[in-house]
Amino acid sequence: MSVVVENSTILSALTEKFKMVFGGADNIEYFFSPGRINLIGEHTDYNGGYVFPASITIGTTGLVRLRKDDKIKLFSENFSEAGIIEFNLSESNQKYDESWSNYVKGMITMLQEAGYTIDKGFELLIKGEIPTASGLSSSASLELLVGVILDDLFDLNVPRLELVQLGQKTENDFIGVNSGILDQFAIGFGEVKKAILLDCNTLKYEMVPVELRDYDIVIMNTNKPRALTESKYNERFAETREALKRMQIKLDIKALGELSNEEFDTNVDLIGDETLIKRARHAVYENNRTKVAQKAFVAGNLTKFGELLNDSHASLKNDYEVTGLELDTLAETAQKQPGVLGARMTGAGFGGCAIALVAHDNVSAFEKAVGDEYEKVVGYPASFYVAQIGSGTTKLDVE
Ligand code: GAF
Repeated sequence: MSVVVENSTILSALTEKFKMVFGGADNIEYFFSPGRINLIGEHTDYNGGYVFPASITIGTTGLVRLRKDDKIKLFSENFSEAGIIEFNLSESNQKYDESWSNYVKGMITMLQEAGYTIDKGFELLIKGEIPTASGLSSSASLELLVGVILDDLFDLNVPRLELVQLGQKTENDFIGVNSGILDQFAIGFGEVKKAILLDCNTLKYEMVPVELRDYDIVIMNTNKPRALTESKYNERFAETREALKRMQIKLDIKALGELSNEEFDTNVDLIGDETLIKRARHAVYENNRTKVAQKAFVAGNLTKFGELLNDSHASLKNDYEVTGLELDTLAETAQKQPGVLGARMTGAGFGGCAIALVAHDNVSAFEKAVGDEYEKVVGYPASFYVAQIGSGTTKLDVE
């Protein structure tokens, strides 16, 4: 799969940079990997439930050239102060502090462990437009970017689903976050103007046209400096696993995502701990809410869809406790604005972004009102972007 693009100003500037950093402009290949929003279905993926994400046109661009030796040289426009990061192919399994190069090393290692042959080095320059810690999945964007690049450079022919799974494995086994498959799947399988309804239990999925009529999806970034997202995320993972284990004493289920709300309520006493009950209730209710929301979306009932977005946020706030002042201020202020059908946090939470479904004509006033209130309450500004649903990770055919 490749997308034909004009050699835009951005790509020309990146080509110049590549020449400066690595020398020469021959044999450069171009790739793009998006970020994602999740419309609804939060913290359901690792609980065997449904998610409903879409890839966005904001993402990570990569320029790459194969080398004849086994040196890997990396440069990020976003961390240019780090200069060129250089290592030998054989050192790819060694993690280095918090460096972004770990995502590259992780993908190389996971592909090699899966039996694919990567036997030469390369030069890679990347530029990410996804704000870091924004919850729009800059890390999965990079994982899939590297996966698709390696697939192309070394003619690996890795099935897309396997690349997605190796991206998740990089996150789980190399980086150390127990994340589910939502982000990598949305980014690997995204299509222009389509959302994906994915059953994380079976990996069956359906592409759903995004037809918002007079509405826009506005992304609202808290700009909260990096919170302890990874450790809190792993804590929620452990809590829902424990709740599941307790329910399995009586129920024959493999995941919380198999339960209806009624089945959960009837058997809730099996869990026997108030915090664990809240966590599991979110996972179960959010999963069932996602199925209803997708049906409303397909039926064009955006009003109902919006109400479910609001319910989702409330559950993430009260039961899953992953929102906090910044996300609550954005989502709850957004919900009260004229022309808004619904709003909720998106992604892991604790900071990052929220989304709102806003009537096109109200977007400017909306951004002003929510932005002012946010700054008053939180003390620094939020940022706003209107989401465009774009393609999944792809090679660019630059003309
Ligand atoms: C993060 C994770 F990476 C996803 O797998 C998902 O669990 C999400 O948080 C919450 O829905 O983005």
